[in-house]
Amino acid sequence: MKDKIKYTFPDNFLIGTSTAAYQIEGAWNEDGKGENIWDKLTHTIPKAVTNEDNGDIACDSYHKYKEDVSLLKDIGFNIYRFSLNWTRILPDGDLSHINQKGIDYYHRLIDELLNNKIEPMVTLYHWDLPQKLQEIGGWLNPLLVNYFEDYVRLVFQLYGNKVKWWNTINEPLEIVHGYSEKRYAPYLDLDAMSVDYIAGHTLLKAHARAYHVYDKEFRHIQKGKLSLTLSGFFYSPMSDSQEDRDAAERANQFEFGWFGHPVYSKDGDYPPIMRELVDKRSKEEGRQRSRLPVFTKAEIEEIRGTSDYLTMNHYTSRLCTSGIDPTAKVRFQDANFISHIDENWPSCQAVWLKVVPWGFRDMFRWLKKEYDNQPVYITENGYCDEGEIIDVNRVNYLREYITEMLIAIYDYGCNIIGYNFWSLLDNFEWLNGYSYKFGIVHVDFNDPERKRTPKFSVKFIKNIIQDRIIPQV
Ligand code: GBH
Repeated sequence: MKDKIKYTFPDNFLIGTSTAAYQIEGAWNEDGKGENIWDKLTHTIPKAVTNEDNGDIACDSYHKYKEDVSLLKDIGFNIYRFSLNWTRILPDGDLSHINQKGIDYYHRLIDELLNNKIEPMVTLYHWDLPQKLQEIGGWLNPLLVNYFEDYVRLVFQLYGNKVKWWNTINEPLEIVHGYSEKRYAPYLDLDAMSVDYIAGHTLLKAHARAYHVYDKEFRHIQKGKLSLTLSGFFYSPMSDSQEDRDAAERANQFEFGWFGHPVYSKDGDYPPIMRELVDKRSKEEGRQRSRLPVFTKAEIEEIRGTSDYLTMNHYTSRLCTSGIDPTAKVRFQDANFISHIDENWPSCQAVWLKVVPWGFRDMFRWLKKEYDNQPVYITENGYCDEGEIIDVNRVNYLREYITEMLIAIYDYGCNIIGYNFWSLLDNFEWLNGYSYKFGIVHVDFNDPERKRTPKFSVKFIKNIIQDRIIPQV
């Protein structure tokens, strides 16, 4: 062993795995569940998804949750992150109709976890908006903040005495692309005034509202922790030049800072460079108002500091130079950077996912500096292949990424408290359907029983959990 301490997990470090409701549950119309935007999209525009796949049955975890929990138990995970399907609990999105059978399902799942000594970590919103709320504009409508408030209050009342780890919203940075780029449901490509920024504005307020509901009404009894789940590529300068370094810093501020700065920084509000650049470009375009909406002072204060820990999903990195690519997203143009891929980086089934382990380390260092080294929990990290059971490439990816994370802890003093693999199961990978496989457990989607088979990576992960050390074969 080269440097044993470097490959050893700190005491109390949590190791888990993550899933999301629409990606695994199935049972799309059972027991009174309402329709959400993914049901709607996959049923009305099936061609939007590779092979016209949908999540009607998915991994059938709605029925097979006990088997899933026994897999978690067998692997040895400390914690399991899953999301609640809003329309199972509130079929119409609001409190007009409360669905007891949906509520019972999550009680059964949570109880099964606790009985097996696995901590539940619950995401309140992982992309499956009630269709009724989409019909009033979805996240472009600021009223969504109120509907989110009603939903989360009910959830805290129902499950808050059992759940201590909460994520409010998963990856606002991605959600907005459902409005501008047809990348997710609701599958819109509106191009008026940067709808991304408008949807993002509502998402930030919704997160903060959820935090305050918890803080005022539940925290003193339930004593849990809340976070907003960020995501992003880490941008590194293409060369040592000041120009490239400035470009990478701008890119990271528009990537992590957009949703990170308002919540996690000392000052709150959007990153100053984002404010400055979008305002400037909006003016040049002859607009009287900036495309980036403005928070009032009261709103800045309401959003600032609304977290107990920082959750982050991370998969890959990019290189960066300065400049405007007219074919890139408006956000990239506003930030004045161009993104590059190093040809030598290994690829995988997901074209966007290049294997860049050192980017993981550098991301932790950036977060430490930006957000005062508050505790970071990696809620997703993983590798995509074609579904092979002997998933050697996944094991290599995981070994290298986790090693970089431990180096960030020991050599750079980054405050990292937990790590979850994405994902427990091969599952419905949004518009890529079942063609992308991120699971450490194989699922046979041709089998009505959805047979689960642990892959080679499960052996590797079991060793990690038992020995608290990374095997360096
Ligand atoms: C996570 O999103 C999700 O939380 C999870 O549900 C999902 O299954 C998992 O990752 C795996 O994808 O370079 O322009 O082509 C991560 C979403 C998807 C973000 C791909 C970056 C590439 C954009 N990532 N996307 S591009």
